[in-house]
Amino acid sequence: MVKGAIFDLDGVLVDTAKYHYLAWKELALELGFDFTEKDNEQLKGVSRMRSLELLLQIGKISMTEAQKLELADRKNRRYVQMLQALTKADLLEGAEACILQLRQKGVKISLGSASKNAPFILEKLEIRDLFDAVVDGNMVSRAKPDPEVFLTAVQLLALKPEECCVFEDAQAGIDAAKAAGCLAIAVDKAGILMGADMTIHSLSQFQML
Ligand code: B16
Ligand code: MG
Repeated sequence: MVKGAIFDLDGVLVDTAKYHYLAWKELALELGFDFTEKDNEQLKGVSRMRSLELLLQIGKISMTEAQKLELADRKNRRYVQMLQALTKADLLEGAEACILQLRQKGVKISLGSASKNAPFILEKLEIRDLFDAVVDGNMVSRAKPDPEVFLTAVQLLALKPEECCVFEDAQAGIDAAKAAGCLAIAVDKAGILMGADMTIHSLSQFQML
């Protein structure tokens, strides 16, 4: 019996990936190369600095750490500007109902996101109150596929990893969930994720076992 549910944010509760993509693409164009939606797949679920490293690899550009920090900051300012328009209507299909159903059955809820903007996004979506714990990119030092983000969530919920399920849309997140010892549920419309214990197309398809 599952006692805790940990939700990834981008791609599971809300589609912020499209804004990440637009902001990275703007940066790539400023640097003189194109960045496609296919390239963007590699960035899903990974941290901001790792995303920048991958972007620079695609553009075959090298630079100093200070320059990288400046670029990551510039991309984030643009991304946060785009997030201002976010509202509750941007919640993905079935997201709120799924959390409410789990809560009703006494399951504890945590966020487990790589995003440093997660607290702001939860406020915009008006769902912060549904979470017993929130773990985001500000609280962990090792990015997914490292299990740190999910192990921290498990600890904050005062549960064991095997008592928790993780909803994830990225391969790095599925790998992190398995490494943590949790049940990994892939939210995967395209059917491309590997190694999950269960796959659903969207949260509206999830039924408590
Ligand atoms: P930020 P998740 C991840 O969110 C995104 O999928 C990934 O594309 C992004 O680079 C990462 O957050 C960091 O986001 O720049 O806002 O700190 O899927 O783990 O909820
Ligand atoms: Mg995600």
